[in-house]
Amino acid sequence: MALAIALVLIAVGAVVFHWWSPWWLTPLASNWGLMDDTLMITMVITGVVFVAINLFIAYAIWRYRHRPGHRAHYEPHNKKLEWWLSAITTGGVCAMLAPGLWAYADFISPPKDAMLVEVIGQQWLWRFRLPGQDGKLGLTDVRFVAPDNPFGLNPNDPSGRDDVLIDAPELHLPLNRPVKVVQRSLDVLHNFNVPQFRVKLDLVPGLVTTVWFVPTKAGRYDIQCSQYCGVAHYNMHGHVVVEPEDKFQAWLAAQPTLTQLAAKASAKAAGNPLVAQGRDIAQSKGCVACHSVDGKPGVGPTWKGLYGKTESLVGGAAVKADDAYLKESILEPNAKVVQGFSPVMPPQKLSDQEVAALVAYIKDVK
Ligand SMILES: [Cu+2]
Repeated sequence: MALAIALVLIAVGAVVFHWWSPWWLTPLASNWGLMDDTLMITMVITGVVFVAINLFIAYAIWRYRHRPGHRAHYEPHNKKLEWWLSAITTGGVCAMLAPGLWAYADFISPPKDAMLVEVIGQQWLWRFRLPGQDGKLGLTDVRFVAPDNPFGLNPNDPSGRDDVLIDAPELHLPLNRPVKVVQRSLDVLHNFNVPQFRVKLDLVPGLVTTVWFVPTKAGRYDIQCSQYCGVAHYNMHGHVVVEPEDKFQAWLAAQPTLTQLAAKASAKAAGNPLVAQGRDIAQSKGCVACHSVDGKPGVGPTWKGLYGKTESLVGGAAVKADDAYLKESILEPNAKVVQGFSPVMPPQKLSDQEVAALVAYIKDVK
């Protein structure tokens, strides 16, 4: 009998908790109310079944409890009951899955007039690309990915020259305009997820995945990677800023195109080519995802003011951060681990010249 009471309490408690729980969906900021509807259908069906089964078991425990003089009778099959249960289960499963098929078909079929944005994922940062005047994105290929070409743009494709390249994890979008997002990954699986938009789709290496939405509320929203993609996965953040059309156009006009970036890079290289190369490597290899250059804490020690500093190591020893130590820490990261950090950095395959460039850049971060 205690078991029957416990089951009733669990069923009632689950319903009460559902209504009083503080954990609800974030307020919707896109056109995808359909996602909330499909979620609610699943919630209601599984909720009703959960409560019904628990109450039925509680009833059966009480109704068929042991009583002197009563004997159970043997009934191995009940065709009619089995048909009913099969039919109800099939109906319930179809009602949960079918709406998702329609929602997904719509979710990956952008309208013709949608503006185009490319999202690029890499361990552990986000980049974005928007088409320039010609409305087209230039061709890309992983073959072209290099420290000075982190987007992998095809240098022979003229339609890429006016592409707007955003080498930072913040994307701006205009309010109430449909956006078609095409997604690429440079290494492993990632997932572009903005909870307020109800948008969540994998970036698959070797594929371009497509998703669309209309931002309907101005604001600044978190982008999170929702596919476990390595040790600094939790740190793979970005932002989407949704703003009125005029503000968006002003932001867009201030972003560099490929041609402008190339001119800037050659000017920088003329100053100190080794430091410029090191900065490119730090960006393209994703070093900056874990090592900040402004003193902020990260997965690894910050590079700001690192050169020449004495670091305390795990195990009690100390080491001066000179050229030899930096070189060793790049090639064999876990040989000397700094106190307060975990030995999680993968060894880097870089040539002697590239290591020298990276060390020159680290020295330059003051
Ligand atoms: Cu990721």
